[in-house]
Amino acid sequence: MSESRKPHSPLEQLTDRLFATERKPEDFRFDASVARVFPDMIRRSVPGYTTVIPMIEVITEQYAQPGSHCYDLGCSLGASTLAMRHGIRHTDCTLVGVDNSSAMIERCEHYIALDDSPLPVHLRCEDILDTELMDASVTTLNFTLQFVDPGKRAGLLSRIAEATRPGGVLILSEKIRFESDAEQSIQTRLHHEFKRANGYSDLEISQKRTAIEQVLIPETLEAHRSRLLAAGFDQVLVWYQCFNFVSMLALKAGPTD
Ligand code: GEK
Repeated sequence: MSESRKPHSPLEQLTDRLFATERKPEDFRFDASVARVFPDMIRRSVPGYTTVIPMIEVITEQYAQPGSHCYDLGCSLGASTLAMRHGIRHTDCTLVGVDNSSAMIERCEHYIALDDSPLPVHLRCEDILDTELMDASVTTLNFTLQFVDPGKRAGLLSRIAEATRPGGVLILSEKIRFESDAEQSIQTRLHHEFKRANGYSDLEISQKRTAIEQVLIPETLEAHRSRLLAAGFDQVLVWYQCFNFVSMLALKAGPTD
């Protein structure tokens, strides 16, 4: 594909070679060079990503309520936003996508415009810690909370729980770490094997690991579960796991529960 042409779908691929040659260590940022190759990067780096995205559509279809707000927090190029858009069956829902990377939001606008669903998408380039949340039925944090300052995660989750209607949900996908060192080492090795199987070299894997170490802070499943309950959700379940990547559903009890 010519570099000057923008791809027509978030699933269309420009190959990620960002860490293929030796580079000076610096923290990973969601800048223009990352946004350009992002669909390829996330598909080849996050085990289960290509399963989680279509399931967000299925979950959204089950839980989106008429007249409510649906939020995709950390929407990147809009893969999860588009899944939500296609899952929402109510024309009076308000769908909001938020990301603080202008490079991501600019490309996301392009993909939303190419998509054929008539439901409007309101894109905001801002920090999700500042996003006003109200009257929500489905909120998605698809591999985003892991990038938020750990000290600010509880406050954000409490605001989401407070804004969520009875019967509404939060879809929370995260890279996790394990209590047991033995399990941590097995799951990490399997994740790296997944990346190798997807064509990443040892140099790419180790340079990316160094770049992301201070930026992506994983927590244990138990830490997520207890914080979601403390935030005001009534039930937390894991609906997907592949190695050290999980997706949870945090539910607010409905009027008949
Ligand atoms: C997908 N959900 O394709 N405020 C706003 N955006 C943020 C913040 C913040 N504080 N921190 C990080 N981001 C997407 C994938 S990627 C996951 C999400 C990954 C944004 C950041 O700019 C990036 O676009 C996104 O969260 C995380 O389903 O790269 O592993």
